[in-house]
Amino acid sequence: MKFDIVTIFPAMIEQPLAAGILGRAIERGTLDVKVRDLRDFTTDRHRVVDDVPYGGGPGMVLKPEPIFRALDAIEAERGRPSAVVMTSPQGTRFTQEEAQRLSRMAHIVFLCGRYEGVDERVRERATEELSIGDYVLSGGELPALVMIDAIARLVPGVVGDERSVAEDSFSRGLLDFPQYTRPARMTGSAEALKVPDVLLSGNHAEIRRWRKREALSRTLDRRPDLLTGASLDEEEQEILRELKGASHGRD
Ligand code: J9Q
Repeated sequence: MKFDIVTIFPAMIEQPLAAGILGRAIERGTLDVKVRDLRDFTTDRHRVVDDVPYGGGPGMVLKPEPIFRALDAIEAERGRPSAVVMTSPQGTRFTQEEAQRLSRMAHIVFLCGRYEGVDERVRERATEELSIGDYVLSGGELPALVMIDAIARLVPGVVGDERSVAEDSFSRGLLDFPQYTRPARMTGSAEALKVPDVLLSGNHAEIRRWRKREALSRTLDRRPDLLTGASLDEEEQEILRELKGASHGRD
């Protein structure tokens, strides 16, 4: 899968992408990522990418022509992209469902906006405008990285163990169950810090049921909104009824 990212801060994108799972996928060629410095698409001696807003007011606005030239250059070099995503606080919410839809595309261009704004005419070249949530950020670079990480993980071959992708919390619609690793007992610590016995029992049917109960109980407690969209099997529905019964009058 191909990604192009248009930004005035290339280092902000390059360094994080070189690390970890995505870095390895890029080395292997499973992902093909090119970071484009918007200043390379200016034509003036000072490589100016922004200007004052018409009508006055504080802050600077990203000029349209360098962005148009960057998009034209990407298309000339790599072909027409499947999507041009503009990251912006005015966008629709980026969710796991959106990540799944975008992960089936062959080539995505990300336009990283600035906090102060982007010339409105750029929106005509974007096929989608997406936000990662309601907070003030200085620019669209971190949102673009968040989206690329979520999308790329769903591309076959990027994550080594395909099971961890399939069982991922938001793919299943529930929060994760608690995980433990060795040691089973922390030397010198209280009983409360020991690994639940069921996980050491070797009884796989019991372990599966315990994990379902823990995932459901956490979701009910912390993110009940997720339960409306979750597809639960018979056993999970039964556990959830039990949990709801047990919680009556306790909240
Ligand atoms: C470009 N705050 O915020 C949340 N999702 C995207 C953004 C954003 C921002 C400023 C500039 C994107």
